[in-house]
Amino acid sequence: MSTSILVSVEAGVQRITLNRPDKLNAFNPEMHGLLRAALAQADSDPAIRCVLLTGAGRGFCAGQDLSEREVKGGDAPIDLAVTISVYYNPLVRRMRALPKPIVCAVNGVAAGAGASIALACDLVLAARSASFIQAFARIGLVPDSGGTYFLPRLVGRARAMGLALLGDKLAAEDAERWGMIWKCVDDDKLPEEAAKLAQMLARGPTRGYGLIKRALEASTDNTLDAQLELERDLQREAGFSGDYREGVAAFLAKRKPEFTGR
Ligand code: LHQ
Repeated sequence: MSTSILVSVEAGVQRITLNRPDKLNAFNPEMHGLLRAALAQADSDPAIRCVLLTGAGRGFCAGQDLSEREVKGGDAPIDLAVTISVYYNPLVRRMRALPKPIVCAVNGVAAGAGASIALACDLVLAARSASFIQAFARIGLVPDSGGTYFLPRLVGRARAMGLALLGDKLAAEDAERWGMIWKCVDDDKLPEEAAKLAQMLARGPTRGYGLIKRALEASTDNTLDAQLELERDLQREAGFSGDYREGVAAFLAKRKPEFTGR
């Protein structure tokens, strides 16, 4: 039976593959439901210590499926806010609040909400032939799924505005150069590099990683004072973890740490 999301777990890594290649993995309600379930599993299952998100076929994700009845419109105007409230906003919130790292392997074009969702991930690798398109303005819409939040913070207002207004294709190499993503790699190396990175993170101090995510998330809007207080609180929590004890013990014994994620 075909399914719009493929999920597997191996060596602490949950691999999620968006799987509607004929539509460049554009989102429909089934895909949203399955992705939401996969992320809930990633959150609750201690055996999962890193998520790896990618796409099947030649695209990563073309955003919302524009042929869906609920968004296509017709004679009567459609309230797109419903789609956003029910599907996209909860997805982005879930990704950013997940206390485990999410690696994104952008294997091809990431357009519209597909680009925003890639940027919502924690470490974004992209194939050299991949690209990012703020496709929204091309159809009269506004970047959503966090696009207007992530873009200016990653690349600055001038570039964010250019991308959002013009809807031009940004090549993966330029996205790396602009600091929008972590790294651009040769197409044939992407699966291997992304898997290596995810496996490494899955062997890391998972609780500490979750706290790092929280700290960086809060830093965007915090004053220095508030951030210093938050760092203190998060460090307290990290300092009570088994992985901190292991990290220090391994350092002093001049051996590699064996983190358990606790
Ligand atoms: C698609 C799609 C697609 C359906 C390619 N839908 N079929 C939130 C809430 C509510 C409403 C609206 O939106 C949102 C958020 C959003 O995401 S808005 C932005 C939606 N996305 C777009 O506007 C991107 C539309 N796609 C494209 O512009 C192109 O497909 C790109 C530039 C991504 C890739 O171009 P090509 O490489 O030339 O591929 P293609 O256009 O030939 O697409 C391949 C197939 O995929 C094709 O089907 P076909 O049967 O002709 O082979 C497309 O119709 C289908 N497809 N995107 N979003």
